[in-house]
Amino acid sequence: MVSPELSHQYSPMAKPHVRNKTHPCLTDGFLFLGGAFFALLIVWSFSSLLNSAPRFDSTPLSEAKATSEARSPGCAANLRYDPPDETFYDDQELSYSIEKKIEDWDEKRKRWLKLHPSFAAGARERVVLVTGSQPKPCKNPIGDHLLLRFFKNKVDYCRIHGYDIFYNNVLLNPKMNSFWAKLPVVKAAMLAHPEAEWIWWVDSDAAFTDMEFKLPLERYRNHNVVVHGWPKLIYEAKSWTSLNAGVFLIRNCQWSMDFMDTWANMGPIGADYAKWGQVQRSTFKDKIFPESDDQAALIYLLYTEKDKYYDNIYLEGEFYFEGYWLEIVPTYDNITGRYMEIERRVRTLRRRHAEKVSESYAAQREQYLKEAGNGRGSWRRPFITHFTGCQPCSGDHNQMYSGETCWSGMVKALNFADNQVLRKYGFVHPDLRDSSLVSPVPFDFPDDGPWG
Ligand SMILES: [Mn+2]
Repeated sequence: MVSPELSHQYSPMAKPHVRNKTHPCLTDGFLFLGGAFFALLIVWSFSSLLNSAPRFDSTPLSEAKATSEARSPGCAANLRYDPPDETFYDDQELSYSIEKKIEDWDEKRKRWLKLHPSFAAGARERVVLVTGSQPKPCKNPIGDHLLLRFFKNKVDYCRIHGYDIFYNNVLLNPKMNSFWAKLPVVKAAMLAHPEAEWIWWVDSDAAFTDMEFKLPLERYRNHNVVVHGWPKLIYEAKSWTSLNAGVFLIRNCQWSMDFMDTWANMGPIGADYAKWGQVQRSTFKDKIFPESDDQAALIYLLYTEKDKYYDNIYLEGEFYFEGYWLEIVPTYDNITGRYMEIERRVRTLRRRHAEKVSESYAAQREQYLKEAGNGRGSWRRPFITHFTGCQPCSGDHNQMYSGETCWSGMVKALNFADNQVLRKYGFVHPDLRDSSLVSPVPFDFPDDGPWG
């Protein structure tokens, strides 16, 4: 399926095994510790000679630090180092606007990274999550509250996994409104974050409902875009819901810049915006509204230019990369029960621990989830629950269901997720429908404990 020529057009940072990721850190760590030990020895012998109280002079350590300005001890990215050398940031012609093209982005990004070596470790896996909502207060009286909770959910997920997050609330291009608003933000985020290999757009109405699950980035190594979707529904059923554009990963590279240019030009900034609406509607018979939209545009590109796009766009259908809330919300109670069963058997999984080491417990849990399956019908926690058709801010919703169903579903999803976070702070929502009620987590929970 993958043509090597096409699929390797992504950023040079993505070259496999350029460097062993952990090795530079370890070396630095040993040098640092070795230096510190040696320094202590000198200080100790010197002070012994003088027969006075030992002085723990830190000068040698500071000198060791100064030997490499760009690296900070402990292998952390150096946030205070930006050399005066020219980069794309010095180019007056370069524009962040979605209406202007970017050229040679791979080279530009590579040069920036070369000048900022402390960002090299982990560069291939670095993800920046981008999300946002409108600039004005919501029409729905509980809209802003719901958006705040959706945002808190994303902040929780990012903190647990060490990802950066950017919440945007302005229209960066006034013409690119509603579902098109994300593209100008994603492009700007690519330029603002040359250190990140991936930009991860997540709609404001989508919530992480498995705080432990991590994106299988290794699986996407030969692709530049990842969306939740199904080839059969694109090429056979020609359906407008054959993929969902509310959550996508896009590699920070020239291919993506060109792709976004083509994609965005099917929207309001393009000369043929009105025509694209008609074309999409005649191609995808289940598309309900007349204007060209980002999702139909993406499906259209995959459908009409399969050779050009299929090998670069990964259609993730194996797990809930995002999932339809109406199908997912009724499963939370059963899932909670199944996870409790595991925790009754496995003390390490139900014990207390620091939030920072959560990923280690997530890895331990995997062996007990082998039978759980994935996606529809599974009892694994759904990764992302997406409230498609419910608009928390405007209050508008698909007439198939009532607004109440939308809002109560959101509360349930957000509390289901919050319970995975709150337990590390010692508390739990005993009832997923009641956001304000919390109980302390028992030290070792009894069979009928308050685990909502
Ligand atoms: Mn959405």
